[in-house]
Amino acid sequence: MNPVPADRFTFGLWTVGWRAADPFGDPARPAIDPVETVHRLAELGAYGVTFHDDDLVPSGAGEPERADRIKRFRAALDATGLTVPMATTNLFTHPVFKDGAFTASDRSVRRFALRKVMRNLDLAAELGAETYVFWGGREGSESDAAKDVRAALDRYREGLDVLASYVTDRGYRIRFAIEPKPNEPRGDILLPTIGHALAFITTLDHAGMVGLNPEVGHEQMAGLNVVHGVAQALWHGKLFHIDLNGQRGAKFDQDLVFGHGDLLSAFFLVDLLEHSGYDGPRHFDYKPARTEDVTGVWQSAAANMRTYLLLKERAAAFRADPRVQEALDVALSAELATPTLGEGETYASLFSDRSAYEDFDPEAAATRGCGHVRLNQLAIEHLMGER
Ligand SMILES: [Mn+2]
Repeated sequence: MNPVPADRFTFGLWTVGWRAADPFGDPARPAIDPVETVHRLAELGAYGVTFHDDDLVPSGAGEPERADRIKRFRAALDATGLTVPMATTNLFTHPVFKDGAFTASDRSVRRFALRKVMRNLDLAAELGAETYVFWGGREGSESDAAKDVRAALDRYREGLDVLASYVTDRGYRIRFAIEPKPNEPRGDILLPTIGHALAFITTLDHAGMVGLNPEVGHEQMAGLNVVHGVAQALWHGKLFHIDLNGQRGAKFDQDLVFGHGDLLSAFFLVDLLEHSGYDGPRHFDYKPARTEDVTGVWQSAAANMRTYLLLKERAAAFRADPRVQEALDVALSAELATPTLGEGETYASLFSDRSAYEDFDPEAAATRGCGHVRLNQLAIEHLMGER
């Protein structure tokens, strides 16, 4: 059960590198050099590493320092074979972004934000990233009087249109992935859920190159079923990337290890990813708990991958179990794939089909049990290693 690069596990520099400062407490751990992170992740069997521009080069660093840091990072990648499948921009830490980046009311902040993204897009392309994530943590408000949401969405769209043109004109092989989140750090964030983002994408000039990077905990913070959300993103052909982690209910963003929140949901999410043909990275966007020392940081990184692999093994066993197949038959699982109208049938022929209505017995049909609880119990038993 040791992870290998073919499993496509990736981690953000900011995850293991989190110094465990929270709104109430100072940093509890030393900074980790990105070069060390690359080596440690490679040793643990990861496939890649991802970064915000400021994770790699502190904001405000001069050009020589920037060049040196990138050079050292590249050397570590070359030495270990670790890839950089995704990159993103920090548009939230510096107070200049306190009222947003692409949707800041101050136009000069919006122009600065676009330039900051363009600069890191060049580096992302250079490092071979295929996905560029947009998490608009500061795009929102605390007061409904503060911002005309329709104007803010106009500016959000404008920003992504400009950046998509930039990528296209430069010939970069990069797709954009929007990461929804309902709140935190803003009181309310724009594009709060997978569904909001999917609708927004349809309005973009380059809609085909923009998809989603859903995060497990973000959907769960909104009280939503992340498995359903990810399935809908897949259905739209928009699951470009995914952030795996753990969350226990609608509260602050916990960023727990994958599976350390809602384990049954994690089981069904792995089952979905493994059976859907999704071939992108399995990216862990979590934070090692503040209680952990440096040893605990790397143990928690390994725990994400181990949990995924265990769930993958158990999901396969679940699917292969004849009792599960029988329960799926009882649940008429396959019948859902059959269109409601027959081949060439129209509403007119449905209207003239007496068996569909006049002779149909809803009382009898209503007595039929679905067996969903038994199916769920089989999943739980597989998850617990009972079968
Ligand atoms: Mn994330």
